[in-house]
Amino acid sequence: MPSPEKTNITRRKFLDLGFKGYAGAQLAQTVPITLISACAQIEQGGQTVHGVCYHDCPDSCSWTVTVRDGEVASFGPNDQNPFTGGSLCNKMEKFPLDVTYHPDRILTPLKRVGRKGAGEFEPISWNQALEEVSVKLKGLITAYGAESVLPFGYAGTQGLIQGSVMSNRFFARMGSSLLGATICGSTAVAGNTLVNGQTLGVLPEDILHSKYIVLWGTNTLHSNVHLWPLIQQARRAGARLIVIDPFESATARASDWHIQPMPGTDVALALGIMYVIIKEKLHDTDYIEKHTLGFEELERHVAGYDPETVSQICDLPVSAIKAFAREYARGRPSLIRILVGMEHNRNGGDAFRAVSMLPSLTGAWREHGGGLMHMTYELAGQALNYERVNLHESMRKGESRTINMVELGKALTSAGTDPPVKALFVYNTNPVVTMPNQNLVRQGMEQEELLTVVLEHFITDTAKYADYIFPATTQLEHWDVVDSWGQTYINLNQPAIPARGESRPNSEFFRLLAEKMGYTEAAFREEDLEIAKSIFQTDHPYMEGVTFEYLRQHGWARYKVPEPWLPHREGNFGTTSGKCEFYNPGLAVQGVGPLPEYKKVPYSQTQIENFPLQLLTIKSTRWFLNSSHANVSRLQKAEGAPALDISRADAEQRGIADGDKIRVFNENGEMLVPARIGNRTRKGVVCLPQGFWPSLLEGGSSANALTNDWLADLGGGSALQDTRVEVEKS
Ligand SMILES: Nc1nc2c(c(=O)[nH]1)N[C@H]1C(S)=C(S)[C@@H](COP(=O)(O)OP(=O)(O)OC[C@H]3O[C@@H](n4cnc5c(=O)[nH]c(N)nc54)[C@H](O)[C@@H]3O)O[C@H]1N2
Ligand SMILES: Nc1nc2c(c(=O)[nH]1)N[C@H]1C(S)=C(S)[C@@H](COP(=O)(O)OP(=O)(O)OC[C@H]3O[C@@H](n4cnc5c(=O)[nH]c(N)nc54)[C@H](O)[C@@H]3O)O[C@H]1N2
Ligand code: SF4
Ligand SMILES: [Mo]
Repeated sequence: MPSPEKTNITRRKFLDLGFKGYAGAQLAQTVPITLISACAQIEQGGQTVHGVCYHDCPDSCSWTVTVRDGEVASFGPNDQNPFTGGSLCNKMEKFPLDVTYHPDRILTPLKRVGRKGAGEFEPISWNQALEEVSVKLKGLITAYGAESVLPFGYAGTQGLIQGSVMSNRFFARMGSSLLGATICGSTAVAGNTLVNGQTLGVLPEDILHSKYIVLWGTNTLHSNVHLWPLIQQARRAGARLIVIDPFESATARASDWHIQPMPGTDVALALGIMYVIIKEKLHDTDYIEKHTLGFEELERHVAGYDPETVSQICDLPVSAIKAFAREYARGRPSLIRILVGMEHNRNGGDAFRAVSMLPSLTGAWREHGGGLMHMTYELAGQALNYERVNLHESMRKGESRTINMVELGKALTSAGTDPPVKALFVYNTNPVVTMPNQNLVRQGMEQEELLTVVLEHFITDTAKYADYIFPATTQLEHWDVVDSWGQTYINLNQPAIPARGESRPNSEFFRLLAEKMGYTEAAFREEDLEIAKSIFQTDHPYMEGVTFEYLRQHGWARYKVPEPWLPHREGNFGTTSGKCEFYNPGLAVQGVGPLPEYKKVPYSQTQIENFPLQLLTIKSTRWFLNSSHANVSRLQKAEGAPALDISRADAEQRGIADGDKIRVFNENGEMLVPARIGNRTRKGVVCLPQGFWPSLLEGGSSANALTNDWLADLGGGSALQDTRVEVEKS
């Protein structure tokens, strides 16, 4: 998840070693024999190279590769790292075979020959492809202005260099439209930050000190796997584990108590808990007086959220609301772990806001292991040389409009987009699968006159719409620096093997295209290695003794943060007042209420009448990371086919039996899947897994074919969980 501070820089060289002059027109590659026995454990012998996982995942695991004769001989976790050592996750344990050496990997530039979306391409040389793209681009900029160009890059790699350093320079120099990169974390961060001024709170390791752990809308077992063993350790030492999730996730099943509210009602639940805590005088008056603002307004406000009212909104028993409030206030140290799970709805920002207040109400911050655990990217923002990362900011001349990625379909198809989007550059993301309103996105991308350029490893469902695809290197083939949004380590990724085929790092693509565009600034001549080094030119105490050379030898380092880490024992919140702000009258100018509140979702009458079930589309996949790896047969087999989770009551009402093939549909689209009847969802709610590629499913649609491209209440994020559907036997 890219944070406001996370942006980047770069330049060209090391990868000359990767320019192998790949001549063949075939895409099929053979897997080197040495690999068949590799990919599990680190062997002795060969050269050892340190690296780090690139995925948009809070863990950012350190890995070690041994290399023989320019090929990967073995691959596994860097066991020296105390947080991520031991194992990589199931998704990544065979990464070299599953991605880098996968036979379907794109190894030459490709030019479209069929209709858009058909996936028919022929190889083309880098030089010719860049020449053609630059000529078309110059023509579009002359005719429609630079804002007609939309960069669409996201966190498919979290590396600062391949993520955005050079692409940001390129698009800043051009003066293209800006992308509102809001699909993940924006709403969550906005909510917490309004209250606490920051997202950094309790550090993951300190969960060991917690005695009452609440995982609020996060599926730790799948999405944050290296935090789970610490939670288990805390439980062995007596901690109680509560999961609040409308879906019975793997994590919910493994908890001591699963509280299952209606989706999008967490703000009411949190306010109801406050009601009980205040009424029963379980709040910490001393902490509140010293370190918070607006308690009286909050107290008045929560009077409207008594347990009976909240019980109606959340569809939870009054007794559960009261019991949870008492347990939470008394169980000390108490920790609430939030990530992003509850953000994708119209009440999402206010839910994060309300939940983020709870530790200040009870004074949980006073204790080691007590408080709120959320993101950690602020550590990197402070510790690293972000002036270098953000060099592009000085390169942009004038203002440019921002297009919100959540509204990609609308931006491409609406007559009101002025200037119209005429060129789309997609890198590190697969929007046809991952953005809401899939059919509108596809309709936009089908337009013949739109120039679409995609940088990728595979011909994804998005790349199928490209005019030109450029082959990108994988994490085993390029330099990068990866900070983390979920833990306390910084990693350097070194290339282990030469770039395969004609693949090149994203940074190199942008350097080469800059040259063709006539952009002569020195910023476009900086090499990846130089950029990596520059990011570590810092004298911040968190980085004491951690230099580029140190990381080259070891791969990872933990930020040298003060111990014990008790960020808000004495207040010290990141707000302008320095206090936890329960009440904020200044927000009215932004159209935001001074206190968080539950609002009914304004569904249309048709949506209410014709589509009675609320649809959750969640990243419940254990073997994919968003849409990444959903094309790899080993991982497909392990994951199994998608199914719609439905309650027995809703299924019986529609004459649906377990395993029946059904059609899930609404105004946006439809999806064909078998039904899975059980207790995973509550009555009135159905659930589909997100991440499957539509082209690989019967019917050619996946979960986002159904989702609305509505915006959440804060941070410009997506309200894609505010979607209603009907289901029937197909
Ligand atoms: N295996 C695997 N791991 C992943 C990913 C993946 O796709 N697969 N994706 C990665 C990414 S990009 C991210 S951002 C993280 C996300 O990790 P998490 O923050 O854990 O978020 P999600 O997996 O989106 O959702 C977590 C849970 O939130 C629940 N939820 C949905 N709506 C609500 C609500 O209104 N209220 C509450 N209380 N809960 C709700 C869902 O049912 C789900 O079980 O995971 C990362 N890790
Ligand atoms: N319905 C629904 N939709 C969702 C969500 C949900 O919960 N429900 N979750 C949302 C969330 S939290 C997120 S973060 C987004 C994620 O959505 P995306 O950002 O689209 O993530 P991925 O689907 O994994 O796609 C990342 C792509 O980057 C490519 N890639 C990786 N490394 C490199 C590289 O070095 N160079 C290049 N050029 N490409 C690279 C991979 O091959 C992959 O195709 O999805 C969102 N969409
Ligand atoms: S996907 Fe996450 S858990 Fe798996 S190896 Fe990468 S960073 Fe670690
Ligand atoms: Mo995400």
